[in-house]
Amino acid sequence: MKHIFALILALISLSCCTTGQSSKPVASTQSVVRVAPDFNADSAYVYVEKQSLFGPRVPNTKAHDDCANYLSSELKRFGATVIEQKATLTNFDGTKLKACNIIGSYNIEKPDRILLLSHWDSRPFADNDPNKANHKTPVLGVDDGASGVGVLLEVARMISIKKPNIGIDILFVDAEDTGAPYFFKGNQSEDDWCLGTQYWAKNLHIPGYKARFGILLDMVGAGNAMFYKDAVSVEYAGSVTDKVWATGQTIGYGQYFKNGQGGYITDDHVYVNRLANIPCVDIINYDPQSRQGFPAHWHTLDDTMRNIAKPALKAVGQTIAEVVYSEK
Ligand code: AHN
Ligand code: ZN
Repeated sequence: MKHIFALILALISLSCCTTGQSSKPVASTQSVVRVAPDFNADSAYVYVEKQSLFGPRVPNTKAHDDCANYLSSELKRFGATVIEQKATLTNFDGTKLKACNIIGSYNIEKPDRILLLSHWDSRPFADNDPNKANHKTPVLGVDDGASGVGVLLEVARMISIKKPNIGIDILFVDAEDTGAPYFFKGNQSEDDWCLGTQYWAKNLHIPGYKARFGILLDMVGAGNAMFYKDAVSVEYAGSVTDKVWATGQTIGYGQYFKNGQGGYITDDHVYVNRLANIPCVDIINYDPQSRQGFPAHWHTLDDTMRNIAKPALKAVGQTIAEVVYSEK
């Protein structure tokens, strides 16, 4: 049974005539047929805020462990089958990080699945902050971390009310933002980032786990967010990228989902594509035309609730939901 939402946008312009001529109101009507239920951005916003209240979710801290418990219990509250994948990972400087990937699964009997993921940790260094004195202070990671997780928690709540046709796995990966800061004197590597996803891809939570495709959300909460098709998504998951972007544009979010090609972005999707062999796209606020690419609050102490805008959460969440509920 399909739940069809017909959204009628009627723009009626009434002009007041100074010439004394009477003119009829002009109405332009555009209708969009949606398959998914309504994504509630107020609810998603609360999940983002909840995470922010723990403080920086840096591995080996209490805030980090408390937030892991929160995410796990929320997924359970929304009826998911939850696995906590704990691991000790090696950081760029050789120190050990106690990390936890959290997986919430729906329709576990179905072999046809979609993977939705977001990192939930926050960066230990605000190494892009305008004030150099802050470069060793952890970021709150509200856009960079909590925003994607908040959207996916709301998708989980939607699924608890209405099951899609296929299986869904929501994966909250840890230790993404662990890359060496510029002031680290030792060797640096792309593989210093995304430690949680690398571990998951090499130690799948279910042996032989497969999904039709994956969608990664990263920094999706800013009001002026723009999502370009990054080079990794296009290379490994071109048709999925086109499908997600076309869906976003069709349901009215073309202001966020841009057709241009973005840069090559090191992010969790790289390892989902290369190590797990699951085609995976990255929805990330990155503008290849801007000077630094990432938004101004990226890896600064300004990555707080003040940048989070409900319309952006709505655009991403409704698009993901539409993709999920459209899948046969
Ligand atoms: C780098 O910063 C190298 N890549 C982007 C991955 C990232 C960091 N996403 C959020 N924070
Ligand atoms: Zn980051």
